[in-house]
Amino acid sequence: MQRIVVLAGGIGGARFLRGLKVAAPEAEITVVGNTGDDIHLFGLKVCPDLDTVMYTLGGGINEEQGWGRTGETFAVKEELGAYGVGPQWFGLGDRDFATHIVRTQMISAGYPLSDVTQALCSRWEPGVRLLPMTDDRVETHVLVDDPEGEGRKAVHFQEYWVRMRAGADAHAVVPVGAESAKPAPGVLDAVAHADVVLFPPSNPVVSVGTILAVPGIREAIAEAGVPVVGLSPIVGGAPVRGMADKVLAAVGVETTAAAVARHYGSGMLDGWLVDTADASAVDEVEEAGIRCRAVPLMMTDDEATAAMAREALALAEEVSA
Ligand code: FO1
Repeated sequence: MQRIVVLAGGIGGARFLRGLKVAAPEAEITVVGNTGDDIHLFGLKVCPDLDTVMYTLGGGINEEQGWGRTGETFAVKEELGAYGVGPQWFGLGDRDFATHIVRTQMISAGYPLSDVTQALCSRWEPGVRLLPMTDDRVETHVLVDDPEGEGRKAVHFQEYWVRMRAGADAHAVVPVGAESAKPAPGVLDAVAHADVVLFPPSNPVVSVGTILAVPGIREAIAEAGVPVVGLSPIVGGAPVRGMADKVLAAVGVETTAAAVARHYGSGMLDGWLVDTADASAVDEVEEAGIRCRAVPLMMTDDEATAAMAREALALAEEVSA
């Protein structure tokens, strides 16, 4: 049985995984999920990327938004607002609240996030093994100009992404706590026993980059000696979704499919898929020592996404031949 490890962020990672399950129905898929986007609100621990993967694969996602629950209502948020309790800029729905209550309750009882995630997944049955990158607290912060002062200030990633809509230049992206975090149980073992490692079209800085910032994960992938293939989240010089250009600029990377491949580097990536719109970037990526193919990379539906996953697995086979 083929063992596939995927390093996933939120919406892009989750949708890719849905296609991968169609493309490789027999495979054992382990997802290492980004937890740098996690935020504590109203005394609750919210894990947006883990939840997005869990709801998307488990059939509970709001399809239009790509995050949060289907059939959602916002009575609790409105009631909190009536008490003047915020933040109101983060849309936590009533159904979603239940997930965060269960998670926080279990964590307070002493369970690590990896066990809690497994417990939540026993309801959603996502059909993959979903592991947080770490059980330790890591929070991505973004350094921006302080609009009220001369200097700069760090804001939580969700505040930058959701409240500020990435409207200010990001001077730096810091995964606070990552340097002393340990990979969650099962992560290094899954990588060591993988047949292939995939980087879905997730944000290379705040999603895949944060996972790789947990000491041991990058090294385990490099040492596993298995093909590592990524799919570009940048098509035609712009992010397919989200505001990845803002955080790419913070790490000095151009918003092009080739620049993102070079950012990961040939020490990490063996293969890279770019969209057909970026076919002219193939030579540049190959010159950087990374095998590259141009194929359609728009996740318009499950079949188009499954075709992308098949191309990624075919490229993995090719580089390992
Ligand atoms: N994204 C938004 O643009 N606005 C929101 O109010 C919002 C709330 C939210 C609540 C729970 C959750 O799991 C995700 C949520 N997201 C929201 C998505 C999230 O901010 C980001 O897209 C990811 O963290 C980036 O991967």
